[in-house]
Amino acid sequence: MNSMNSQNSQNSLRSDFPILSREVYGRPLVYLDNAATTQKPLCVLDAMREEYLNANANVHRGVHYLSQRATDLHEAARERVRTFIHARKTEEVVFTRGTTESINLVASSFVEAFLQPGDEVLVSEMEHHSNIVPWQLQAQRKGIVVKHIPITDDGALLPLTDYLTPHTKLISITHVSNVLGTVNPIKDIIRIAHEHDIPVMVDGAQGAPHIAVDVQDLDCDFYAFSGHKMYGPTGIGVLYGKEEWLEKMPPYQGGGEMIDRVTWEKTTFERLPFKFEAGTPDYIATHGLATAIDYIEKIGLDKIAAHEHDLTRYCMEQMQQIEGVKIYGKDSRSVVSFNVGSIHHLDIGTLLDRLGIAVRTGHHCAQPLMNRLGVQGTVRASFALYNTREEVDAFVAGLKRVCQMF
Ligand code: C6P
Repeated sequence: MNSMNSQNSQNSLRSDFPILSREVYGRPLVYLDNAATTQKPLCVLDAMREEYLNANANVHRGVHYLSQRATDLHEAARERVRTFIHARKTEEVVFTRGTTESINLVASSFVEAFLQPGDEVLVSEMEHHSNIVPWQLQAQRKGIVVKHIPITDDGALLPLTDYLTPHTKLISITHVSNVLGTVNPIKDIIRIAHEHDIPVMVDGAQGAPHIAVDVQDLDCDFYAFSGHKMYGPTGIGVLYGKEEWLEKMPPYQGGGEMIDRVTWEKTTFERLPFKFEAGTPDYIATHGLATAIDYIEKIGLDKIAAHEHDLTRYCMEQMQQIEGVKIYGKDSRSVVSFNVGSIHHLDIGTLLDRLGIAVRTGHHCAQPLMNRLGVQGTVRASFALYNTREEVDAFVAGLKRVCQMF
């Protein structure tokens, strides 16, 4: 039993998140939609408010005190992200709006720099739309081909080597499935891919909040994640990229911040990472993200992951009492996706909501995966550091009640 399970430490953690003590429809909120977005601790909200109150000015522009202060906080946040993911250099940490923008950046710039019509990008059947559609857009624009690695009925990837061809030029794969909870063996995938000289991009939207990431140890070429899924603010995300790739890739967007010199004849670009950060960055959010990382590391990502895994297992066990329940995915550590008999997932989600229980329903932005599973959608409960076994009990009791209505 890890220390997060003790009643006192759990209560004190929960008090960091005031929203958790609110009621909805006159019932205590049970928030189990953390894979969509997590709640924010007071320290993150306070840090952002404090910056707006006392240090707000545009970054990298002014010679004045406030601009310097905001710039220092913003660049300190980049350094904080660097140490969090163990990148070699801050130049390799690009701030974006989120995982989606990070993947679009690579899809646009990497394809432009390195791929030819007919070259293949390999994704998997369990991808979120964010790691499918950007590549499809490039397929339409540049004539590349998007292929996918199928999955087993249990939600595991089939062997990568069966799907590599002489035309595979990039693999882009999720670290953790947002539906099945599958943790993909990305280190092995990267090793095998590199043996074939193929670079690998990792969609870490559901990885970074739950698994300690060391981009140098993984040896990934790109790693993308979102702040809002790890107790940070919305609107901020990260693209890690190896310097040697980023150096050779063209800018993604043009504007202020990313230029070195502009004339009517020719524009030259800023050094990394600024070349990829056109326009005023969300410097308040980067400070919020750095504060969220401090918060996570103070508790310990390993402890958080063990706690979420415990809740996931407990939840799956308790759900076995419910007739007709079908859980998708075998080795999940933080999400439980399911259906019950022929009850529509939306009905389950809507009725649970009336009991104060927040879950996600639908296709979870993974329609090809839904097709593979042979369903229109699922109900998904997903856990974070502040959830408790009592909340799992409330969820299972609520689910039983809902099922009795049908
Ligand atoms: N998944 C979910 O409820 P953004 O929206 O850019 O922060 O993250 C996109 C994204 C990319 N990859 C994976 C694996 C994801 O899970 C997500 C976001 C949320 O599952 C919202 S659809």
